[in-house]
Amino acid sequence: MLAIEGGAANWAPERWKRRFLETCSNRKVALLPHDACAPADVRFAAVWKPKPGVLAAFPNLRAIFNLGAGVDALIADPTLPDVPIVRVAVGDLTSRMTEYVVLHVLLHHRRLLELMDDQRHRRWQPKEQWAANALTVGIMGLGTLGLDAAQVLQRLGFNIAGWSARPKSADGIACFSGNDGFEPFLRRTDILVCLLPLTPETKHILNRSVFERLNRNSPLGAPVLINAGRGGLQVEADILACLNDGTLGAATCDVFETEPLPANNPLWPHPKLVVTPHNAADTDPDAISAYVAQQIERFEAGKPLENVVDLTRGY
Ligand code: NDP
Ligand code: OXD
Repeated sequence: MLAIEGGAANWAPERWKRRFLETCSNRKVALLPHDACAPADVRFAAVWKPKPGVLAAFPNLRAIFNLGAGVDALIADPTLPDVPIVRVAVGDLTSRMTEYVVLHVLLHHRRLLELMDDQRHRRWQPKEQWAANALTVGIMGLGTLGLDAAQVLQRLGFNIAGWSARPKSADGIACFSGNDGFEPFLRRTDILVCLLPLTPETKHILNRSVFERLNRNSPLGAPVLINAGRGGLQVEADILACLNDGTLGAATCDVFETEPLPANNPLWPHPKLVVTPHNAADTDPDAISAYVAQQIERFEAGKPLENVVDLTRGY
């Protein structure tokens, strides 16, 4: 049996159940907490931010499928059973994130915030525009999502730098890694895109000291931040202060320390900040249920599961 459970704001339980019934047609599917299910029958669980303790109730669980790329919420459950955890790494989610990153890089590069303000005030004021190759986009996290966004931005003409935990190489991308690579990576970056997972090492990594080390000698005038990783990666008070004092020229945030972002949070109305409600890259039930079904088939055929989370690294 496959048990499914989710708790996120835009979780559409019935749609997920319908899709899992289609893709895992030879298997019973139970949508928790509504459907009756004998805990001992559950071999697989597909979950998104499940309630802590829920998975510990299944004594015969063989694998957990996290219905998203980020596993920080899931692995924070101290009662999690000791079985492999598979995260999402599929083209559908990757393309959605790449669209988001490209959209916001271009928005800042083409000065859309200023142009929209001009439109609101009926001002016809052409802005100086520069070529994409006048800017370096620095991507923190050169994994499944970061690498794809990097390659598409590269095709648009931007210079690309990437930063990862372990050394990497990718055609035409200046790759940096670890603590030693962080400084040279920041120094050359004009638009900082964060696609890191949230782990003890990366918590609050987006802070004033990092923003101050970004390049200030580009046509943008001041560096730009785009964070679509997790809210816990950023220090929001620093983002606000740095936008106000010009350390950052502008920013886009899809994720926040508290979600939903409280109505009285001063980030909401900030004219230099684009706020989106953690939906840079939604997980699509059609694409993801097919991926989970394929992984279960691999497992049942004795093949290794793919994209298994390394719990020592936390992603
Ligand atoms: P991956 O695991 O494929 O990539 C993570 C990357 O981060 C890797 O390159 C890894 O380095 C790097 N990294 C991790 N820790 C460190 C560190 N301490 N220092 C430097 N680099 C580090 O993840 P994905 O690309 O699939 O997803 C990234 C994140 O995006 C998710 O964890 C999630 O939080 C977020 N996300 C947000 C969504 C949204 O809608 N806003 C949607 C989907 C995901 P290395 O390659 O060396 O291991
Ligand atoms: C994810 C997310 O990790 O939606 O997939 O944030």
